[in-house]
Amino acid sequence: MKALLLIDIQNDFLPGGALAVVDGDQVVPVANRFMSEFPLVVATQDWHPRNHRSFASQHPGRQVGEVIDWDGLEQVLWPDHCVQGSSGAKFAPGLNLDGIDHVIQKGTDVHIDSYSGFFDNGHRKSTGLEQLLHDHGVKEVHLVGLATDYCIKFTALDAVSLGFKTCVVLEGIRGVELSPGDCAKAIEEMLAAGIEIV
Ligand code: VGL
Ligand code: ZN
Repeated sequence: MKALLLIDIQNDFLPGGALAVVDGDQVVPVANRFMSEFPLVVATQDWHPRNHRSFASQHPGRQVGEVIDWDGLEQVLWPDHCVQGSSGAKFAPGLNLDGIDHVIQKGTDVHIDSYSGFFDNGHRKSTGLEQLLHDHGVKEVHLVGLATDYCIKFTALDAVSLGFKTCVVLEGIRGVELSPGDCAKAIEEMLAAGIEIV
């Protein structure tokens, strides 16, 4: 059994959004096209409280893009994005919501970020995605969405280490690319971990 994982295809990651990914909107038609080929479609949704500590606005004197030490973890400071209930947190217009079977929200704890759809960045708490996939007998996951160098990478790395056959669909992902080469590096890391890039 295989599942399609739609990662954070939300307004704030599209052109014009708070944390815009270049050409982020181009993953939408790819996601829609793939949905019908998978018996299970799960979408993750970045879903932050408005005072989430990943927001630079919560750290006076710090800038967006700065990296800080946060309880022993490196944390990039982001613009306010995907605030619970905001329009930026909504799924992209044009995404076929009827094709989504389950939504997994992440980043809901003010004290820790969660790039992966499976666990927070400290691997302390599970989002329930692993259990959901096991409950449906899923052995293989295919990923489409945003962003290549953050949520796609960390979700795919967790998936493969949890024992799922993991494929990332290159035409259906786009990255933040905070530093030039971040996306290429992310692809290298995923390949090295045994993830298929298709
Ligand atoms: C993401 C940065 C912050 C992502 C989410 O979806 O890749 N990136 N929050
Ligand atoms: Zn976020």
